Amino acid sequence: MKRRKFLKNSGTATAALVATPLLSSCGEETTRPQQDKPATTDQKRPIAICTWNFMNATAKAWEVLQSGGRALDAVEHGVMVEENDVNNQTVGKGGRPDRDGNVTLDACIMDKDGNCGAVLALQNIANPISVARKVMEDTPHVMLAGEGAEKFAYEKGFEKTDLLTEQSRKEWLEWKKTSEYKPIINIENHDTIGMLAIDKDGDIAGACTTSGMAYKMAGRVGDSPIIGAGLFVDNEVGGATATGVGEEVVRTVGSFLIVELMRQGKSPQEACEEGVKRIMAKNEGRDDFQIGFIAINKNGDTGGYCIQPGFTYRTYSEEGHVNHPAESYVPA
Ligand code: SD4
Repeated sequence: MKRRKFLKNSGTATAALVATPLLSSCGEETTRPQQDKPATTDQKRPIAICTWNFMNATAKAWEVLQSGGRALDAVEHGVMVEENDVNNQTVGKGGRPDRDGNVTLDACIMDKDGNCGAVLALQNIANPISVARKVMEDTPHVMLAGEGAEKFAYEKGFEKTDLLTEQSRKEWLEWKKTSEYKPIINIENHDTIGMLAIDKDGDIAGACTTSGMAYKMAGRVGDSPIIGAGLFVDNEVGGATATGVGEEVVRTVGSFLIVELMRQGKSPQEACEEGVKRIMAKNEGRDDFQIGFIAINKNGDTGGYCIQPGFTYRTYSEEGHVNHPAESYVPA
């Protein structure tokens, strides 16, 4: 009964004349001719969705999904693209350091069975999401932090890597001149990748990985590796993930909240909007920070919402490879 109610409320794909962007072989968005699509209640799958306009990450996830791979592999390999991109200064190698000059990484992963793994404040390892997966699969624990996580990574064969690039080091030295901790909305500190996917079997998984807020205090951990806050997946219902000022997401256990709202019948879009509103209710008179949520339900419907204009999210499915500007609490 619950399932029927959920499907009813989740909205169906409507028949529409749409121009749908596609990814060409060279990675550029193209537009396919307009066509009629019949209304359907079928699940949209496979599908991948991620925070921000990380088209190479969704393209990688799609490659895994399209070849029949599992959602869990799709999200792991998808977010690794950003971990490996040194130009993304909020994820993996190239990430901005804490105020002592150390790059410390946070990541978590969750599968269809509610299994999960996370690493917190991990140093010297380029792919924290893969270490998080090993925590999930090869240990009796959910979270490993700091030196313990690093030691575990070496035991599992991960290589020691210097994560601080020259660019991030230069910016940190510049920052030290004033040492002001005031993240610039949408620019500084906001490129964390959270990804959700549904595979051909209809199973959902999620991953989230970040270097956290630039110039954070040593030892600070945000929402991204915290199951329920930065990421949550329930294979019966859907998944959600977050980007932005992690402290605020933790205060409302944002991703868990959004999944529970979808369980109660809200669409992914409505649930993300309510998630942001709960945060704003706890911050009366303040909107000078950014949070972006994305969500997917079991049907493959997606949504996203943020506080400040400027947040976008990407989807990749049979319907195309699309960048969606999210609506915002603060009007554009
Ligand atoms: C954190 N949520 O550590 C992360 C930062 C972030 O895009 O999302 N940046 O709080």
